[in-house]
Amino acid sequence: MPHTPERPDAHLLDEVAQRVLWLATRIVDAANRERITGDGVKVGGHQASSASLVTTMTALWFAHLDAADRISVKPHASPAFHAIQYLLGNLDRSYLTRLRDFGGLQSYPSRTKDPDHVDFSTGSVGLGPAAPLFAAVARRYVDAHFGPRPASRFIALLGDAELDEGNIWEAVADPATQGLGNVMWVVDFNRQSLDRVVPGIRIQQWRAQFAAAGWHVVEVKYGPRLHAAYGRPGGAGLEAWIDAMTNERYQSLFGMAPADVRERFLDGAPDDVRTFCATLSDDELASLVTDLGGHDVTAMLNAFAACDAVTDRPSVVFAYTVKGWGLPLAGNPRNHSALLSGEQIDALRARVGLTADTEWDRLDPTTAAGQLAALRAEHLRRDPVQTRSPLPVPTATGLSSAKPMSTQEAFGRILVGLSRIDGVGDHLVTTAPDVATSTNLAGFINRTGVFAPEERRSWSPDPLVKWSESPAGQHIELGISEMNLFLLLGMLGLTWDHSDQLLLPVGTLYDPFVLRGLDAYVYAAYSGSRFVVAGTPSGVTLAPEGGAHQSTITASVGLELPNTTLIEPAYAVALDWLLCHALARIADPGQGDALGKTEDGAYYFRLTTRPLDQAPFEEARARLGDATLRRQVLAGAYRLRDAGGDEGVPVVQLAACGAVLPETLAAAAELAEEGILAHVVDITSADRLYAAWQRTLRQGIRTATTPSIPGALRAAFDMRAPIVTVHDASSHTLAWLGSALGVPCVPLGVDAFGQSGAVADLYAVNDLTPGSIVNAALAALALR
Ligand SMILES: Cc1ncc(C[n+]2csc(CCOP(=O)(O)OP(=O)(O)O)c2C)c(N)n1
Ligand SMILES: [Mg+2]
Repeated sequence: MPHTPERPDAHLLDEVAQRVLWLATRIVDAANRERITGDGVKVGGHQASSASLVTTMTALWFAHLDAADRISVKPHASPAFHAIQYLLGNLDRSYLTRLRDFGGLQSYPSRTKDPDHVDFSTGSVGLGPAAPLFAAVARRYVDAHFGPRPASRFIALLGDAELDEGNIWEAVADPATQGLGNVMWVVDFNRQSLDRVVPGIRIQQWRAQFAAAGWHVVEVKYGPRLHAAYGRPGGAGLEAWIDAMTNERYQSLFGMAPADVRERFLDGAPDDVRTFCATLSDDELASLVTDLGGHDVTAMLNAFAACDAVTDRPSVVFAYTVKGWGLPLAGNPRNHSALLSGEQIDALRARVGLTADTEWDRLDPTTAAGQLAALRAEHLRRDPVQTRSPLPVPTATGLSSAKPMSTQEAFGRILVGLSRIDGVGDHLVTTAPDVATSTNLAGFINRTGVFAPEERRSWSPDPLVKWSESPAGQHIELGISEMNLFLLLGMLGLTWDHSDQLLLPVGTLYDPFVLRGLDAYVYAAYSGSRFVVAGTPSGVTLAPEGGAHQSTITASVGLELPNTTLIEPAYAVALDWLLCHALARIADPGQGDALGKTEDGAYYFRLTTRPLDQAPFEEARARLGDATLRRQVLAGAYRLRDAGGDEGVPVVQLAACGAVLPETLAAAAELAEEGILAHVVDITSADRLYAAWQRTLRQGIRTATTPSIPGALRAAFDMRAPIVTVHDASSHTLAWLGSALGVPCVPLGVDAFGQSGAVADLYAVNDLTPGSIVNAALAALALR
């Protein structure tokens, strides 16, 4: 399929653009003026932001895009996006009056909730534009490993104020995003943000920043009339005068009466500009000086073609536009959330030649515009995403260790084990923001190599890590940007949609820095992406490293974040089962769930470098058997130490997660000496337990019945006895267990910033020592 189909006539595209402008405006209007919600909360929507991109979007969908292209649309242009989908026949008419309605069109494009196909969710500004850049990184990887897909262009339409977000520049600067000639960003350069006209003139800075990062920069600044004026005698002075004008002053011309425009425009102007403008009427002058290129379809299509011609680096187009183009609120500094009045809507409807009866119609199929829509709909039609057979991910790699082992070490070994398995190893792709070796990916990298679009010579061979870079490598190394890590993981986890290829993505980073990339993590989860991320090492157990590297609230984040499952095992074999299970879920999203619940999304493993004696796990294994133990480990908890049960002896349940199991076991032994039975439960996934509890609670609430205690909890805590929870994370992550089981609960954890020291020091200061756990158990018993 050719990249540039025969270009439709500009007048025809202008006609279509008017209809897009009308529908986008009216979609927001109907939501606000016609919907009765009765809740007093304004519905909202963005007519001006949509109008600003109407020309660009019409040019793209009606004259430029191919079916294989993938595009991210600025959040506030969602009405224009849905208007276009409707005109192309991809959206039912009933949705046009359902913007921001429950089950209707989402306020901002959503992959998972919109009724028409959205390639990239947007909403949190800055992330939407970065997504297709990283999707192109993922495509480059897929093409190199699984053969070239039909060529796609990865496009982002972004607001100019989105360039204020730091993640934009982290994405642009990362070595992993260099050289992607199939990427084009179109900046809707309307010089307005939400609150104001952006002060000064920022274009030189933006241009230089993109160019310095190796991007191809295109400006579509002036419309055809201004271009013609610049070519006339005296026109050069006019161009210099407009170029030097600040945004605030230029923007102020839009809302003015033509006579006032002359006065404002010429205030302080040199003589040649005055002379030039003297030949124009007030109306001509006002319309001339606000004639911008971003509303010239021909100029925009030429810019897209110029970007296609540059194939060795990403392109950015600065399209100079008018926020509110073609609407009475054009250029008004306060127009971001402004809505047209009923009279203004009536006037617009009449201007585009529609009536109350025809206002929601599609383009008349008997007209040239209607025929263009039909042709483009056919041209853009995509095959549905294929369902494919699951990858043969095993239930375990068979890892075992007689020696003490940390979960971080086990993680590295399991990945090496998986890399050896046919049909699995080749689908694994790892990524890290400059911490691959310190998070134990070295073994995997030694087997698979590092990905680079071209073979790179290694200048300093390392005996420990074989850092050979080539298109065959399966590790994508990033600069130190946790935002980029989660953006890339998010896109690697969506290659089944964007690039017709399922991958098994695994990312690693130091656990505290999950928070540094959290916005992109939330974005990935919101977008429905599936991947594994290991936060390692975590907690104050990273003792000598000190407070800046010790994570405390990440476990809560993992538990609370939707579409993400927090997993924090203590023992190597448990991790083996859990990691294989997670990858199997990613490899077969449709698979029936052994746990009886649907749990799609990311798997967040919170790991540690503390070597733990594996013997207690082997004892539990001998007691429970592999099948039962594995089922309970996957479900979130199992009884690690069974204290037996003597009638009349006080019983306490010590529920611990991760690195603190040795202290918990020691506390149980001390309690036994004091005549108290202490069972020890290893919480492998607080998240799965919590989710199971919530499900039974909600079931009870919705059916007005007494909620039961979920099976996963009952299996691990088979009695009503007080609980102490122990976690190298904030104490509240597990504190809910008391409520869930209806027993007193004393939660121990880390509720202050850490500091340097030995593990024993840090555990002492945070009450995670055996002595503290014993005292907490006594307190829990006293609270009965
Ligand atoms: C991360 C984030 N911060 C703040 C907002 C609120 N917000 C929405 S739009 C906007 C201004 C956007 O300006 P620009 O990108 O220039 O878009 P346009 O002018 O085209 O509306 C802001 C601050 C947001 N959506 N996301
Ligand atoms: Mg703007």
